[in-house]
Amino acid sequence: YKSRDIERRSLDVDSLKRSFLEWLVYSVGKDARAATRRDWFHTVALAVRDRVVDRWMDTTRSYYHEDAKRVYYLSLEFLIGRLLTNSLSNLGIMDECRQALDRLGLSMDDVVDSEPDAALGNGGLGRLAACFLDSMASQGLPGYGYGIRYEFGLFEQRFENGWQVEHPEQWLQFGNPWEFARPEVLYPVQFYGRVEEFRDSVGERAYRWVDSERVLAMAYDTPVVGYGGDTINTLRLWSARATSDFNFGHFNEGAYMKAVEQKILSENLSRVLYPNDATEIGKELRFKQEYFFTSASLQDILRRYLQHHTSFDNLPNKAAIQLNDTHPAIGIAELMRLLIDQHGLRWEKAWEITQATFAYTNHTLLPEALEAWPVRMVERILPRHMQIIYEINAKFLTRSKAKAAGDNARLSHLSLIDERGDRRVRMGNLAFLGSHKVNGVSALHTELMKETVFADFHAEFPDRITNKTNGITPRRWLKQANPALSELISSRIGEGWISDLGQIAALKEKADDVVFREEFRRAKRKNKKRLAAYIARQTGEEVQIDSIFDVQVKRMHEYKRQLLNVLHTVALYNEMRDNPTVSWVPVTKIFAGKAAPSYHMAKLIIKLINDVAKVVNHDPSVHDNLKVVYLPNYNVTAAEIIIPAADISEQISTAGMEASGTGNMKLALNGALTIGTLDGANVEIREQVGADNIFIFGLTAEEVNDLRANGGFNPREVIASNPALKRALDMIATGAFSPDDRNRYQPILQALTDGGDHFLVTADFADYCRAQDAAMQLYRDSEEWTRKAIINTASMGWFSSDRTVNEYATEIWDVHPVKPTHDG
Ligand code: DL6
Repeated sequence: YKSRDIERRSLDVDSLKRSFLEWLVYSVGKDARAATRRDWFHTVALAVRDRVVDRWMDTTRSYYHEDAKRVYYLSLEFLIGRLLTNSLSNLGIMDECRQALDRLGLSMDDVVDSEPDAALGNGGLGRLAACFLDSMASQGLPGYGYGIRYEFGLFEQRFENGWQVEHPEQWLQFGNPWEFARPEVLYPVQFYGRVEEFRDSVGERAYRWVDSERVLAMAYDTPVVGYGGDTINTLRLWSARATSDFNFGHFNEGAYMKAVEQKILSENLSRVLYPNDATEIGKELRFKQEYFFTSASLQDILRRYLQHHTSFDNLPNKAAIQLNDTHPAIGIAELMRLLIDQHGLRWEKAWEITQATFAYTNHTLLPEALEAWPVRMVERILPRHMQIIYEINAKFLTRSKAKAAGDNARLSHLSLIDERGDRRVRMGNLAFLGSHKVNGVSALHTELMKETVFADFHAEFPDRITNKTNGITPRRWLKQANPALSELISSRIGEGWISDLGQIAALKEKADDVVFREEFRRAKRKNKKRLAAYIARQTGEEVQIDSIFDVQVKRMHEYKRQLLNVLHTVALYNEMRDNPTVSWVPVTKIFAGKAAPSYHMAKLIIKLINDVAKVVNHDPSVHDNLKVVYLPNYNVTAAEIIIPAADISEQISTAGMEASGTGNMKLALNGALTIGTLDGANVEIREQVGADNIFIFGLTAEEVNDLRANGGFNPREVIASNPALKRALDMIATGAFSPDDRNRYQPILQALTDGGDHFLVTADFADYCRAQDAAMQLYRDSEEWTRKAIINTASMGWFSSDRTVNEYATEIWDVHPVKPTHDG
């Protein structure tokens, strides 16, 4: 057994190869002749997982022995993508694995491509959580992710006749080799019922929640491999299980079907991820999902804490709980309930502990995404929590400065209950009040939080709001996704940048080195070839490698303004047709991104892009100088192919509306030049790269605000004064791209005209075209372009999620790295 034990940990090519053969036979149950690519993926994943387990246990043990303060990142979404390359790369055995597979006559790419993409999130918020997990583990920080193990991740997007059609995404269909089921880690989560008042042992008024329905939360653990493989943290995802009462309670002839039905209903809690990146207001199942995973996570956190402690006084010194948006904000009432009802603490003590333990990150100012649950629903589903929320509110409002000043308007803004219309619980206010720190995700966003949604809270608690500009992990987004560029970088400045991205600044001086520029271009070209092949496979479209790869990849949303990009595309198409003798720089417009299934306008814009693509791509008069492609099913895996190949990064949201953006950072890190508004983290990207190395256009957040405050503007006038815009809109209106249905795009034209153009597409159009022209002119000078691209890559050090997580660790969580002892 000893030797087998050692073999399982060995990282050399021979041991890997032997492990693969052993796993294939004894765990996957196939022989090499019958094994499919998927079998080989499972085999390799299991063998790699072996190399992780001992270190994982060492890490967990070290945290336990040191009774280290842990940070718990509670997130309804973790957009992790594939894990095989990530694990191999972080363990430093990519080459060894490739060679071992080679000796078995297998291609590493085939094996890697057989892994499903774990899409347990919608977009930026979920991917940020995944980058933070990587950064915490890579820096030895005791960090745990807590979320839901959705059976169905984000839907698969396909196009039928250019329309988005959603299909279920079944990532677990063939099993998940990375996870460990923990059937013994099981917590009851209650719903419904009523609250009973009674007198406790010292005669004080107390409450208990009775007659409730129960669902069990069962843990599945996935190891999170830090860079270098020293620290392996845990992502614990909860799966819903019916209680045995459900299964057997009504076990007689008539009730059998009902019992099974009940089981299915309770297990629906972890069935599917809500496919909207703004909140699903009013959806009862969504609210229950939020409570389900939050309650299970808090019970687990308290259980872990109580292994070392007998009183809760020290909880804030041992646990920091970060709320990723308001989705887990009900946790504030839940911790109060657990401390008071289950552990007998007094209110004031419980509140002090709760506030000191929680911190909250806000990710959006969009009003439709600010969660507010109907009081009647909360009362029905979580009666005890509603009571607690009322009490928190009453105590707070009594003491608030606004009350002292007799300012009723401010008091009503501060209230946890929105009293207008049907009464609602404002989850943002609850999260703010129950946390010691509240952060925004870029400098601009944080300032806007102080001025808008949280202005009144900011006046009450001027020290609570803090900024933590987002970041991205350089391991996945440069080292893994872009081997060509990362090898070039390492060959010049060493490998230090992988764990300390600040070091990449050493590349700045290489921008003036003609040989380096040539090599940088070669790497980009290689990535563009890879993307061109992917585009051909996915869409059947052939694109020119030498064209500008102009990329807009993100969720479909009106505020992100894919519409502005497609209007520019139509204008450019017209210019090319009008001026066939000009030697145009060829452009490939690349779009990708999913729309929420119920977001009709976003789906219509997808259809418009596909319709424009159909016309433009088949028009011989543009001589292939313009191509438009919409890549289906954008996910982390697709992003890893698209982003390294981009020349231009489109970050064109209406200023003031994109909280941060992180795609903007990934693209710039991979040497794309940004065309963007002064929105979200674009502002900080400009500071880092310098105004000469980015194309900024459009209204600022302040100008947008002023414009709207002064009654908006007249889009019809703007359109009338801009012939290119007018022509593009007229073409869309008269069916030039939709001859089968000339009225198809009326809703878009209506929104841009009589609708008042809320997202200021027409207002920013002229300046956007100017920025696009400037970019196209610059691209003609390939040396200058490359110089700026290198400066972009070299200036991204600050956008590492290692920096972001470190700021959280020191300024919010007060957690410190722990070095695991590996004595095996
Ligand atoms: O903070 C991560 C990410 C930001 O980069 C995006 O700008 C922002 O839109 C996104 N927010 C959401 C909103 N979800 N909710 N609630 O996904 O967060």
